[in-house]
Amino acid sequence: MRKKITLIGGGQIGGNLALLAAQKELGDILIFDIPKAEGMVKGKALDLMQLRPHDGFDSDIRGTSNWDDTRDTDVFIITAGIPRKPGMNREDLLDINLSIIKDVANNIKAKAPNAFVIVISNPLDAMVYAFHRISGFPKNQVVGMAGALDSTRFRTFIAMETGYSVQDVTCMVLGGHGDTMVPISRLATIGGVPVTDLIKPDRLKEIEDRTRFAGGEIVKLFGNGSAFYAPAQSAIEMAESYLRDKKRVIPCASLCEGEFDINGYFIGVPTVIGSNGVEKILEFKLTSEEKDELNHTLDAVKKTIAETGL
Ligand code: A3D
Repeated sequence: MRKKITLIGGGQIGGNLALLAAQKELGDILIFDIPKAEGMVKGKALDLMQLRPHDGFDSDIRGTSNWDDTRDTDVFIITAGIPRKPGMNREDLLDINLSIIKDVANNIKAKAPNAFVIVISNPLDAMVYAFHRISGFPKNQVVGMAGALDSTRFRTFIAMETGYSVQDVTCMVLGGHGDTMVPISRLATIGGVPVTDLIKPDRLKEIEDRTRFAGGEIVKLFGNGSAFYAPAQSAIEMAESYLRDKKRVIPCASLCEGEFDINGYFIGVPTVIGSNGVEKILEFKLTSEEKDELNHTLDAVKKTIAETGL
């Protein structure tokens, strides 16, 4: 039997998630949205079904606004909520998106309590925390997508700077999904060669800063809404690692219980994703400067979480 992937929110990211999940044949796909948007998700689903003869994938794709249809879901990817407009921080979305996440968490808990859940809605670290608190799901079943995207943004800018293949650029961004995120330049490599030997320190700092504000750069260009292609692909990599037990190591917002001296918070850390969901957080020794930066980003995450009242 095919796996079932349910996308909660069928907007910009949701539509692209459906396309990518179908093209990879990860399973059958259900796009869920509020009743007002039911026609939109049914239309997207039908459009995608009609793409199947070209690509030759057999995934079944449907749209719905009925929570009963989400029963037996294996993986949920949540984008329900509103995106940023120019001039907004991710934290400005807190009130509206928190009430949406509460509703979504209660419904998922009732309909598919064993599912693996990937949260994308912003402010990410607070939304994944809220989902976990409200659903009561075990920590291995809940994860936030942010570091996967922030790291690919960092990789992209390093590849653009050097002109070398993005495929050979490896790097990670840890911490919260906001302006305080922590790109770990010390461990970035191109084909195994340290990036710190290839790019001058001042220029590398500028690239780190561009990574921190990469989401805002796109929001400003769009004038309305936020990035969706790369966020969708980032979440699909995580879903695929779970569904195919690939045990990929991806920076994700995972619940830390002592790792990196962080306790009780979801924050971006290197995470192994396999058929048991979040299987392990890979700890490594940080420099004192990196530790300070991680504490700084943790403070920002704690502040937003405090505002949820959870
Ligand atoms: P958008 O295109 O507006 O889609 C959101 C969808 O959610 C809409 O179709 C809404 O109708 C739907 N929705 C609203 N309330 C509910 C509900 N209660 N149940 C189900 N669906 C609902 O936004 P988008 O797809 O561009 O972005 C979605 C979210 O992802 C936003 O909060 C963004 O800020 C966030 N985002 C996160 C990242 C990360 O890296 C973490 C990157 C980009 C965007």
